[in-house]
Amino acid sequence: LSRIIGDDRSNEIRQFFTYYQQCQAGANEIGTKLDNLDSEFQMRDNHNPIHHMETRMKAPQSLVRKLAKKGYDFNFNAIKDNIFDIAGIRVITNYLNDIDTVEQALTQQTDITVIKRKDYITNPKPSGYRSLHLVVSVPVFRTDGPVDTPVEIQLRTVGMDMWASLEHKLRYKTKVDSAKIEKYGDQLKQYSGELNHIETQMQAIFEDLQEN
Ligand code: 0O2
Repeated sequence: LSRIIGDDRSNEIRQFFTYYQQCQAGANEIGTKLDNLDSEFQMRDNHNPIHHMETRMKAPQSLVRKLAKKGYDFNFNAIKDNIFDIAGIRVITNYLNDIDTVEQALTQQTDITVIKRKDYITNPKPSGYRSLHLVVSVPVFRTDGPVDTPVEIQLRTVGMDMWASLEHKLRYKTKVDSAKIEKYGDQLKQYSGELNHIETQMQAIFEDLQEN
């Protein structure tokens, strides 16, 4: 990290890595809560809302880049006050309504506080990107007591996830020429709507079958 930020503020860097580890512990707490909820739904409804989960810690390099984009140099307070996705969990659900089910079940827990909520399903991004983004705060019990810790949760269906992976490839692959980016970008935007339509219909079939 001292190489990335170009100086040697060892105390601040140590403080940052202690916080980084705390964020990782926060992601572990949320991951366990989600696993437990998924098992309970399996027992109760014979249905697992969660298809799978992916946890990632933001690389220090992309954290410094994000901080700079927001107008800050590397410093611990700027990180604590502005960067809430050091720990990220992506929850991939089977069906559309599972997103709501998982959100409700998690955020009603008394030790969870929702700090931020961005609903790109009701209001997709101009690219066609759809997902529900939450930042929640969860207590992490350290040796000297509990500390509230932010964790970003991205909730999306299998279809939304497939779409986002392909669109990410289109946007971040440096060797794709601009004509292709425009053509495939337009197609992907259209497919985002079509996927939403298909997922809504599949949800209805699923619900009908669950009732029998
Ligand atoms: P990584 O490595 O995936 O984390 P904020 O965090 O609220 O200060 P930001 O970063 O603009 O502001 O948040 P936003 O746009 O709500 O969510 C950012 C993340 O959402 C991105 O992470 C992507 O994972 C995803 N995302 C947002 N828009 C798109 C999109 O159009 N296409 C795809 N494929 N993914 C998108 P990062 O920052 O890229 O990094």
